[in-house]
Amino acid sequence: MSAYHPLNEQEAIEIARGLESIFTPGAHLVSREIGDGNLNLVFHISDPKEGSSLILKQALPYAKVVGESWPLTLDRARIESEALIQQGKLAPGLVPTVYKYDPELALTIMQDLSDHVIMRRGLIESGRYPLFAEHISTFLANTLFFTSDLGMNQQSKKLRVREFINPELCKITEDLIFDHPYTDADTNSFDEAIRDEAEALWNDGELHLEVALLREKFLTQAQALLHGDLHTGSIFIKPDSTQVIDPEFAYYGPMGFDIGAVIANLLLNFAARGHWDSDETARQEYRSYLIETIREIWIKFDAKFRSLWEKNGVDRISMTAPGYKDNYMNRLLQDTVGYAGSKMVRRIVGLAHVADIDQIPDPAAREHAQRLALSIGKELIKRNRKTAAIEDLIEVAQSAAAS
Ligand code: SR1
Ligand code: MG
Repeated sequence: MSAYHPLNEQEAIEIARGLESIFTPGAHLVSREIGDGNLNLVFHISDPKEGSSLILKQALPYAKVVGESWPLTLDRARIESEALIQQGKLAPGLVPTVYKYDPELALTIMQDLSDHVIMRRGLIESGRYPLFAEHISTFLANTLFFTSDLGMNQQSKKLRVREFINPELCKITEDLIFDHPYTDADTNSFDEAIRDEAEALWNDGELHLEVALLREKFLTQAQALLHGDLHTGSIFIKPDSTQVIDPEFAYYGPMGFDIGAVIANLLLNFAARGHWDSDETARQEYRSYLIETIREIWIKFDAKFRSLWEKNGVDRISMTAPGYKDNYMNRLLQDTVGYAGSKMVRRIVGLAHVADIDQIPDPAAREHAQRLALSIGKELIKRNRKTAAIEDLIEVAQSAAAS
C-alpha cells in the first residue's frame, strides 16, 4: 500500500484481507464506514458467511468535527495503538485486542465489539449495567496505579512519559475544556436560551481561579498514563462486558482527569433524565441508579488502588510515611471532582456536546437539562478543593436536581 491517504471501503477490505488469523483467504468481505466520532474514519469489515469481523480505524490529518481547516497530527494513531496495548496488558479483558498498527497509514486494526453498544447510547435508552462500576474501577485502578511512580520503575516511567508526549491532542483539551468555555471564544457553541449562563461563566472569577488550578495540573502533572478522553462514547458495553476504546488523547497527566471524565458523563445523563424516562418515578429510579453507580465506582476504585499500592508499591517513603496514602487519595478525589465539573461545563457551552442532552427535542426540557448540568458542573469545580468524601459530590448533584 502507498503512502498516507484516507482509505475508501474497497481499500479497507484489501488491507483487512491480509489478517489471515481473522479471515479465510478468498472470503467475500463487506465494509461499512461507521465512524461517528469527532476525528477518525472507522471501517467495520466482516465476512457474513463465517461471522468473522474486525475494526479498522484510520486517523485523518484533520479534526473531522470541524473540517480540513483544523489540521491534526497522525501521530495520534501511534499513541492510541500503544495505549491500547499497554492498557490491555494492565486491564485484561477491558480493552479491545489490537491486531495490527500501520504507522504509514495511521491505521489500527482491532477486535470488533459490535455485539456491545456505545455506553452513551445505552444510558440514553435507560440501559442498566450492573458490572460497570466493578469493571471501570478495575480499569482505572490498574492502568493508573501501574503507570505511576507508585507502581512502576521510576526511571522507566520517565522514558514512558516521553513516548506519550501528545501535544496537539492535549492542546485540544487545554483549549476546549480549560479555556474556551470561560471566555467568548469562537469555538463555543450553545443554545441562545442559555446565553445568560454562558456569559455568567465568562465573568465568574471564583470559578476561573479553580479552572486555572485544574488547568495548571493538566499541563504539568505527569502522574500516570491517562486514557485522556474517557467519556461514555469511549466505552463499549453490554451487561456482562465493558470495553474501553479510543485512547488517542492518552498522555501522562493527573489521574483525576480520567476518573472525573467517567463521573461527568454519568452526571450529564443524570441531568438529561426526564425526557428519556416514561414518567417521574422512572426518572427518579434511573437517577438513583446513576448515583449508586458513581458511588460504587469511587468506593471500588479507592479500595482497589490502595490494595495495589499495599501489594505492589515501589516507592518506599510514600508507603511508610504516616498519613500519606490518605492524603494522596483525598487529593485524587478532589481532582476527580474538579475535572468532573470541568467536563460537564464544556459539554454544554463548548465546541463538542453530548447526545444525552443535545438530542432532547423539546427546547424547554433541553434548556432545563443544560441549566442543571451547568449548575452541577460549576458547583463541583468550585467545591473541588473542599471535597472530603464522594458523598460531597453526590450531594451537589442531588441538591441541584431537587431545586
Ligand atoms: C475537536 S475534538 C472535540 C472533542 O472530541 C473528543 O472526543 C474530545 O473530547 C475532544 O475534546
Ligand atoms: Mg474519541
